[in-house]
Amino acid sequence: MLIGIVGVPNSGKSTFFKALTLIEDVEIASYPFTTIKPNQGVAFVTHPCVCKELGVRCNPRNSKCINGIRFIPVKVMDVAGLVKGAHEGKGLGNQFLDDLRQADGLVQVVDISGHTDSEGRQGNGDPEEHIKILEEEIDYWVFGIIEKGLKRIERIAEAEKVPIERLLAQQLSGLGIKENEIKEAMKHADMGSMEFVSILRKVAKPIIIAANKIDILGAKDNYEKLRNKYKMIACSAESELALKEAAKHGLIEYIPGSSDFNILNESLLNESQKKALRFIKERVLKVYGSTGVQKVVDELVFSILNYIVVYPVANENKLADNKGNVLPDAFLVKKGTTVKELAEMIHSDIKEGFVTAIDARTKKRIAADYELRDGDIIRIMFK
Ligand SMILES: Nc1nc2c(ncn2[C@@H]2O[C@H](COP(=O)(O)OP(=O)(O)O)[C@@H](O)[C@H]2O)c(=O)[nH]1
Ligand SMILES: [Mg+2]
Repeated sequence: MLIGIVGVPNSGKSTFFKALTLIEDVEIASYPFTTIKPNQGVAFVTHPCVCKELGVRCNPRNSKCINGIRFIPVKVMDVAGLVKGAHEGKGLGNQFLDDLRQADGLVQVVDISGHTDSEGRQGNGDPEEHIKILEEEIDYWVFGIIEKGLKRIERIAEAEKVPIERLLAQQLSGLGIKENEIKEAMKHADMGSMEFVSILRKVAKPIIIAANKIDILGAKDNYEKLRNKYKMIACSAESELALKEAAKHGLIEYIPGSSDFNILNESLLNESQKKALRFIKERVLKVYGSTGVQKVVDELVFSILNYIVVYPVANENKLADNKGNVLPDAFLVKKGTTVKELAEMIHSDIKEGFVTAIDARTKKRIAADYELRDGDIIRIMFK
């Protein structure tokens, strides 16, 4: 899974990215990923761990657990180059589109205080305009891809009697758009129209808006105006970064995503640090319940991209791996993933050897085509 962080210059993308990827457990963070590009990093999504519900103590390997919350690593990418006309190659156009292509979902960081214009200059900005710019850039890009092949596709569909949505799905396979999604879009709009493209864009590149700089005076009004129109979460990337850095230096205890922090040693803080922490507590945490940064990625992954968390184990009685680690791995899989598909993800090399699986809660065998549910603990048996 790769999450792209996009936004016009100075919206706070890099701050958001840095806050998300400031992780102390570097080993856990690098464990599942072999290739990390320069503008990429590892962040965590959080989800209730099943250890709490089952009253067991877990020993996570691919993730970590703090107070019954699983922190599961995902890749994020700081995508530079959102400007009007990016699809025509403006600014960092091609790099921008190439980054977008790889992303499963996008966080658009918007300066909701309205002090950043669409080119990143400080002054008067319209946050909604920035949201539309991203939508339009993606639309024009997808439109371009469809337009390029449409004539040929229509010809082949006609001559070979192949459903046109199948051919278009092949054309758009790089965007992860499926045949049935194209068919659905065709019910609502003409193939190749901008409306058709917009429908597909929502499927291919779901966007959540991080209404950033919510700590600035006046930001709340803009947020209230737009919050019901877009999938949007109030956030302060700068506050999250400050809290994580203070925690890293042992000044405070802070769990990302939480509504408060504890000062560990008052005497270690200077006046400006105390003031900054008070500001964050009063103006951000108490008003919005958190800095919003963690909530943005959690919401994107679980509510918008529809991922669930499952726990593969080797021993269904001990809920452990072969070395006795309890609930060692938390896997992010898309809703609808079957046991067989999970088996293939875990052991791509021996997928032929899949035999059966056991639900560790009920100790019953489950079929290969069983659709996994959130929180499932599964023992997969291979030949
Ligand atoms: N007040 C406030 N300022 C922020 C916040 N996030 C970022 N900034 C500031 O906005 C400016 C631009 O941030 P940056 O992350 O470099 O933006 P980018 O160009 O989109 O990568 C910097 O001065 C940041 O300190 C925030 O949540 N609140
Ligand atoms: Mg930047």
